[in-house]
Amino acid sequence: MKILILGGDGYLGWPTAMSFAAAGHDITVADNFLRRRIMQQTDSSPLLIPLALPERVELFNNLFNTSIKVHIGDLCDKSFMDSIFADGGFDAVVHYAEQPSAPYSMIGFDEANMTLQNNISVTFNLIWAVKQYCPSCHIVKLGTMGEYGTPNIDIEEGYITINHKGRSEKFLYPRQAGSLYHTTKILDTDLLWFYVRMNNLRVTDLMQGPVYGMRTPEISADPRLATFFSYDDIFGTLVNRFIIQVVADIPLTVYGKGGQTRGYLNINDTIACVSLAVHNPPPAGEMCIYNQFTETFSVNDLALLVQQAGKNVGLDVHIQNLPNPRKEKEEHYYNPAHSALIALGHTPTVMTHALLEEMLHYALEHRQNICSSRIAPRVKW
Ligand code: USQ
Repeated sequence: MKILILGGDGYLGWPTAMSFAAAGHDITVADNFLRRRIMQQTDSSPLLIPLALPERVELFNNLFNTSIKVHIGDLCDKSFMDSIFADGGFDAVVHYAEQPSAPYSMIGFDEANMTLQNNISVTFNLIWAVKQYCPSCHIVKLGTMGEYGTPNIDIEEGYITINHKGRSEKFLYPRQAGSLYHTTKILDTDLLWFYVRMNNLRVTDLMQGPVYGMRTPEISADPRLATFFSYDDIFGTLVNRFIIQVVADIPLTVYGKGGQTRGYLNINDTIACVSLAVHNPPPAGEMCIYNQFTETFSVNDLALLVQQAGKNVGLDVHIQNLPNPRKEKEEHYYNPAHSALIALGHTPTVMTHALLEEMLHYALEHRQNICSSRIAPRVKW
């Protein structure tokens, strides 16, 4: 298949691009290095700074005998988006090109405004490019479980049927996010849903939970192909942060009571689910929504799991409850459905002690790069 990956320099975009290319697909990636710029502005360097995208692509193409193509530019600029589509003929486009940090989006007006403008503009320009240049192209959009928030009822996969005064209708499941970043994803969903109805686009919206991990088969083949592994308060997701905290001998940073529950998944499950989505496009005029996570855990559950994994490799791990810098429920009901991707054939990767220990060994190998001052939360809302 001919597949375009927007945000191909990112934590997930780059491993996805490599995986599709290694499987024989014709891959094009686009990026403007927004994440690298924000990391510099906020002193949020990852454990290893990945090679520049053109160098990584050249290295990968040589090692795997592939021909990934690269476009560098700002997808908020419609003429840049159009120039990629003018080459034409994409079967699918995977859209990761967004400012992905909830804390960053809550720093102040400029950061919120940039997140809003960037995320909505890229989605909007993508929709119009598909409409104008290849209306049958399948848009696979990375959404987030955080769009739903933590309601006191079961979370369905995207839609809910409401019976009201004797009549019935199917709607998008209610959304109520906990950060401006997550709210931009709701706006994306609404835009896509509108144009699916008006213009018969075909869209899959993947409602993804927090991702952990840093190794994929291609990265294991050559460490120079590494992706971002962030552990700071802006870009680091919970499990990745905990792993580094163990190695840096910093007590695990549980925010508030630690009952906050989310659906987590391994980086290899992201790639597998995106691949399943790409290979199973909906008919024109339909938007499939899948809840993309493997297991639900509270922050306290994860702290205990990581503590045990630390003990298993001979490290003493302490847990600390910090005042919660976020406005979120710390004890709540959480029961999201997640059967659609399994029904498509997904075999999930479970978070075992062995898997966490492998992550700890990776972090230990690079412990000299850890900067402890990047761990405490700096953004409060
Ligand atoms: N948390 C802690 N301690 C920490 C860091 C986080 O207790 O040191 C808590 C947070 O308060 C939250 C939970 O852990 O309750 C998850 O936080 P996170 O930073 O791992 O995830 P989040 O900010 O929600 O965002 C991440 C990605 C985002 C993606 C989202 C999926 O950065 O791009 O959309 O996970 S989800 O959370 O399901 O919306």
